[in-house]
Amino acid sequence: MKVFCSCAITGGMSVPGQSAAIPVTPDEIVESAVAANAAGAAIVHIHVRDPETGRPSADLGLFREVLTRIGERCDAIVQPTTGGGVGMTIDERARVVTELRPQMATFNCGSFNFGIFKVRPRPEMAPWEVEYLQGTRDYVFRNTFADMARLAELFREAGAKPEYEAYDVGHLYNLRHLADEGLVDLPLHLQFVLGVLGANAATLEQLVHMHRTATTLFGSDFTWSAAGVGYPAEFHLAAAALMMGGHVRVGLEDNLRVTMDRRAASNAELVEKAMTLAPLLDREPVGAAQAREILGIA
Ligand code: KMH
Ligand code: ZN
Repeated sequence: MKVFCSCAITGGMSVPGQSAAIPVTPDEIVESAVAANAAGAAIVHIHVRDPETGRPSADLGLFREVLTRIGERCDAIVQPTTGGGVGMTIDERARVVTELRPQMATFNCGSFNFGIFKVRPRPEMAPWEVEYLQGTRDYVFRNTFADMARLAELFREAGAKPEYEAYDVGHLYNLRHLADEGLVDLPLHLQFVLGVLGANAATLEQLVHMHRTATTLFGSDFTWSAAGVGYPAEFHLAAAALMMGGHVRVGLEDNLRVTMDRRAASNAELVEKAMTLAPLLDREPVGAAQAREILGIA
């Protein structure tokens, strides 16, 4: 059975002082995405950062540059986030879809607390980074039903394939509601993102629970992938997804370690480690062309 890997290149919540490996500038993000694709990632999931400070950004010009340059260099499915930035409207967040017209983008399936304040301050961090991390004690990642309905409409108009990010079981019920309202098209592609403080845990039990709930709600009308946040969750969920017939997401957005005592030097290193497991578990790693077929975006 075929399996593809998605790599979340830089993230929209972390700060650059957490690891020197996190790509910041457009050059770094493009190079890291191209290398991740060469290492076996069919999808590269993209956020952008202020090139001067490394602060997460939602600047459309930066997205345009990064998406264009990755597209010129490799055949990866280039999947921008629609997570946006604090205070942006859903139409503003969707501009990466409506104006840049990617084949695929993320679609977040509910509002929840997104706390990264437990990340320990490091000497490498600028004062704003420490403040930013602490600020997430009071941060809600907003994706209301009105937001999701509007976003679904904009995805349809743009002809982009959503990757539905489900961080908790309730998000799957939100999605069932959107499907019942005729706002989303089946089959779905689900990403179970587990391990965010404020949502579900990155345990085998919860991954099985998410998968079982998705099956109850959507039958066999979905493909899915798992993303474990943190170490060793990233690789534990990759192994479990390989065993359960799912696809795999890794990347510096979700995890900064390659082993318990070694920080990852690159996204490519994380992709290589995860996809080394695939043939051992009788899964056949495939690249972007076959991932497009599996996802129906050929
Ligand atoms: N910006 C984060 C709160 C996505 O990429 O679609 C969530 C996020 C999701 O990173
Ligand atoms: Zn993301």
